[in-house]
Amino acid sequence: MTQVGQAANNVQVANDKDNNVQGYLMFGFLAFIYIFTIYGLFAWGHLVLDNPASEHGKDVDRLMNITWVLIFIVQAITQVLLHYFAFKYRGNKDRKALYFADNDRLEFIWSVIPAVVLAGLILYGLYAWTNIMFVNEKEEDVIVIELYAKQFAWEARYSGEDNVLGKANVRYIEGVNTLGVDLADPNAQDDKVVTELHIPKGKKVLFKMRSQDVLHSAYMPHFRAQMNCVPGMVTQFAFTPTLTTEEYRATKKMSEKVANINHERAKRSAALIAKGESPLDPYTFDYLLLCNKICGASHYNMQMKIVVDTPEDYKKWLSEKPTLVEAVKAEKASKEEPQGPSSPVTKDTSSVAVDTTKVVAAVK
Ligand SMILES: [Cu+2]
Repeated sequence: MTQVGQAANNVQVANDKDNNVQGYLMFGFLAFIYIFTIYGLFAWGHLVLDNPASEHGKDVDRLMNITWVLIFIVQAITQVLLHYFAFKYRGNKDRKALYFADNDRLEFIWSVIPAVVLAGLILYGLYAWTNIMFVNEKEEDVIVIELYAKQFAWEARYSGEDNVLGKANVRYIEGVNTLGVDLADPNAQDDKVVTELHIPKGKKVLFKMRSQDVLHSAYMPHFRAQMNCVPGMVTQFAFTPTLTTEEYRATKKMSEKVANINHERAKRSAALIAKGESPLDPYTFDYLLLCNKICGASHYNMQMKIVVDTPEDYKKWLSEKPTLVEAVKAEKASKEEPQGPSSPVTKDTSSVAVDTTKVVAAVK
């Protein structure tokens, strides 16, 4: 394709002109990656999720930032060297390549430095991970909540007064018992199932995750929490929320972000109204539990709202929710009740039908 419209040049050996072009292109590419990086930092840097809403969140952010800074320094040095030398030693007919077997000192340096830096980073990461993941369920004061994943929705189960989740199995799934809770288990008697997650500020919450069908991943980005939900096993993650939904909405960064989103929405709404369509709703911030494992066609929309309440509001909210046992009883009761206002009409039709047969019989 490069030779279309030109005099055919099928020589396989690069000439000086080719070598110069390639050498300067190397410099051009170096300039491109740096300009794009710097542009990206200024143009999109403010979109990064900051201000973690959980106690361990700042440890995750620190680890992430250290990693970024290291990558940035190493990449800045190595890319400059790589592209500069590719340019400096570009092909030249008069220059002969020097044969160079090895250099122990050089190899030692470029092996030891990355090994030490990486070992430090990994050890620090392991230390942070162990700190975050270690929960002493028996001794620590934690609230146990189950997160149940299925294509394509989340449900949550509160363990109730005893703080122990009742046993569950897919075989028990029936009607409102969508989580398959074993209702005969004493621990299940006070369990409550909800589709909106409320958690109290300042209390450690231990999430136990299950999946009904395929791999899902419970992702709570504002709390810097993520854990896979695996069919056939229970995984867990614990964190302590530090800001209520109201407090997080009021942070400077979030109120700016929301104002910006609503500014964009208003512009789009104006265009929609001009076309005779209904405008967009204004956006309000809410914490979200998202699925972070591509689990099927509606994966993108698999989410549940999380509300961080003050401990008092949380208690009040939870006390108003019925237990699963109550919900199942209510469902049974509604099924056993005689049919509603439609039943007399049905009776009338049948009596008309009976009458017709009588008429037919009389004719015969
Ligand atoms: Cu999913």
